[in-house]
Amino acid sequence: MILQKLLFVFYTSSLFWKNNLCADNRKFPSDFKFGVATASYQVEGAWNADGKGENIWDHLTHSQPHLVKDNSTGDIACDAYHNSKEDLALLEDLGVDFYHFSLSWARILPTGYTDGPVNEAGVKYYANILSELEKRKIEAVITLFHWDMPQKLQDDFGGLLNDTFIDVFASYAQLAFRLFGSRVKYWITFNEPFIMCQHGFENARKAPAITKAPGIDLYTCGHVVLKAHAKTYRIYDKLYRKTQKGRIAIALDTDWFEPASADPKDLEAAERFLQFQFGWFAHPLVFGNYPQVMIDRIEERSKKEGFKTSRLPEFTKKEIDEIKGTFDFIGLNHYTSTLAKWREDIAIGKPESSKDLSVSVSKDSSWEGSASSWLKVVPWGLRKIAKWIKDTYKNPEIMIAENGYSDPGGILNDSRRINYYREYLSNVLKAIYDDGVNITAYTAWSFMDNFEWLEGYTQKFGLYSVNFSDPERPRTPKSSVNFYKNVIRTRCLVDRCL
Ligand code: PNW
Repeated sequence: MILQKLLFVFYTSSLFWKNNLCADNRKFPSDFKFGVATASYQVEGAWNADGKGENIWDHLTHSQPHLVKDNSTGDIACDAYHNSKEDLALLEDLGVDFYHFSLSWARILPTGYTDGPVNEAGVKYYANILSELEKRKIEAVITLFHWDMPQKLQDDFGGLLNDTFIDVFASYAQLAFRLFGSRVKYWITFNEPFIMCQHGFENARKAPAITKAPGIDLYTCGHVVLKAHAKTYRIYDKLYRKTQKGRIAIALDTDWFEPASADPKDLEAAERFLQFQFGWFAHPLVFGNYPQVMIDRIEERSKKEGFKTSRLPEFTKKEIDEIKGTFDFIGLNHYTSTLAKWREDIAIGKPESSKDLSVSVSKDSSWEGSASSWLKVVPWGLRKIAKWIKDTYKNPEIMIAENGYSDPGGILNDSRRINYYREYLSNVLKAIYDDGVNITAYTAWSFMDNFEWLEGYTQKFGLYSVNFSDPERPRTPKSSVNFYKNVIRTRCLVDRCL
């Protein structure tokens, strides 16, 4: 009897051990893919080499250098433009399944327009990377637009605020499909439209840093992006999918919003933030239109402010049909979580998007920090956001297109970064196996230290460190390279998996 009891206790505790404490010893699915990411302006440098045109980041860092924390620019950055041979060798050594990078639009089309000149040197640069990746059996995940708009498009018609952008972007995308599509299986149209529109047109934290019409321009930007994305998706679908056999999507950024308390009002606040950030773009792609809570709240405030119509533009019936369903998977860029607390509606006054949302946000003081004030280490938030996306958007395939950790640099033994990756990847396993979320790929941001937008070179996300004071820009592996290499090779987070 005693023996039986003991055996039972032993058996149940081993089950507990297996299912909970040791859940990390499960292997990633055999077809799960691992990669690393960069973005053109952040790594390429060679800002005016070989016929490249000026883009809005060249323009911003040159004309308003004080906006960048260390007054730096991406003029040289990691000089990836001149170092592709070495970088390809590093990618091969890492053993990644794919390399996620973006095209510099103005390097291919200096004016931005397809009826302007095509810069052969730029085309050659990317074509070479693609054929070298192919030789090494590394797949390419290409983002068409990671924020570096050709300056001429900004000057000619206001870039993302004008419907003219839609056709101009679609023509550029079509050129990219024609030039590179036979060797690209994953296309991402836009990187993080939420950050791009909010930071570009509401709070001046990204180029073009125009803040003329808060509460208005950011929604126009989002509207234009969604239409340009849909048009591009439809073109790919109709003309290229059959022969090129690739897949196409958009990369959306979001925090997980954790209710600040069990109060139902805080639950509502957290859900509302998710809808205003992720839903702003995901809802139209999956269901055809903006989330109802955005439509209702922005319309109500706009009317009270004296606008005839909502500051959130409306889609026509035709546009809804065109946008709905334009994704083959969802790219998720996720770094951190935020606490959301109910906030009473703010008095009517000047429009502002944060007033439309009206949620108080904060970070839990127990969460470990990083070099970026917004980035706290909250690994379980990734599992929660993945499950929320599954439940809210009909279980789409999810590619984690960016996830990573920043430090101030100069740390080769980057144990905090290793810890971040291990804990976030552990939650990817839980999302896949315990919650049934269809996550098929994971991307570490970033392959190497680079130009972190208005933070300049003060926040480093790289697996490889780059010496920015050496003209050769040598790369040195941090300890996290070894960690990630092992994960990729073994498909496992611990010494041995089941
Ligand atoms: C992403 N936030 O941006 C971008 O895609 C990358 O270019 C960038 O280097 C990386 O994340 C690290 O910042 C974000 O404030 C910028 O929550 C800011 C936030 C999130 C993502």
